[in-house]
Amino acid sequence: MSVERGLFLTFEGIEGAGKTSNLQHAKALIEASGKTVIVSREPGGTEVGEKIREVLLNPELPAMHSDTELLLMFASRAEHYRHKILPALVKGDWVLSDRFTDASFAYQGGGRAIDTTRITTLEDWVLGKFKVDKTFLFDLPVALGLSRAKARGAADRIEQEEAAFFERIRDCYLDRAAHEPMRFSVIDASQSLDSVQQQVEQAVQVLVNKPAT
Ligand code: Z5A
Repeated sequence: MSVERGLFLTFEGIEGAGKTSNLQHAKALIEASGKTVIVSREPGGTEVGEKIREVLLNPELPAMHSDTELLLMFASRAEHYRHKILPALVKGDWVLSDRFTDASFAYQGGGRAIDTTRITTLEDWVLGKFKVDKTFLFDLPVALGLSRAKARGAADRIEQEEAAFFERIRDCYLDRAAHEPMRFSVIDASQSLDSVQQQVEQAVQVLVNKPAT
């Protein structure tokens, strides 16, 4: 008997948008429906990927060239995809990732102004025809996101960028969501946590109740 492939869901947004809090909420809802859920993150998610993450986010290292930053994101992603995401999906598990390729388009494309065609080339190389099943985009004004992130603790290397950098990232995410409305669920993350969780619940219920294709 063949096993039904699991779904791959990603959680995206600017800093302080509430991805991490809501990913845990989605996990509990999906598990309650009887699925096995693997939670992961990018950069990171594997032993090698977590080492790459340490380099990427270390505020004590000298400034990194934007190409280096992009290539390290995809190096981490290659490990993540081959060694964690794909094997889990094939087993029938669902995988929830705190960030994925949309973050490279938003941060390195929108934020750092790297030509999108270069990012697409890396995406094709590392992921081939693989596609994300559903992306939750937690959208909120940059000032609100940064104030939430600041209240939580010290800024990492990327969080130290100025507000205009995050405005470009937000615009890029919204633009991607507008071009792929079936894949993206845009969540109004400026609301209270309760209200945001309700929006997540509605979108997750649709996925959990969807008949297998
Ligand atoms: N990056 C990249 O540049 N390119 C790539 O390809 C990839 C990543 C994959 C690490 O990401 C960095 O890597 C990130 C992008 C870059 N840039 N930075 N910096 P990360 O996901 O590990 O770290 P993060 O983006 O900084 O996440 P975050 O700041 O932890 O935000 P969050 O996960 O969206 O939020 P949260 O931790 O759930 O919530 C933040 C705080 O707000 C917390 O105290 C919550 O209790 C509070 N919160 C959450 N929701 C609410 C609501 N609704 N009301 C009130 N308070 C709330």
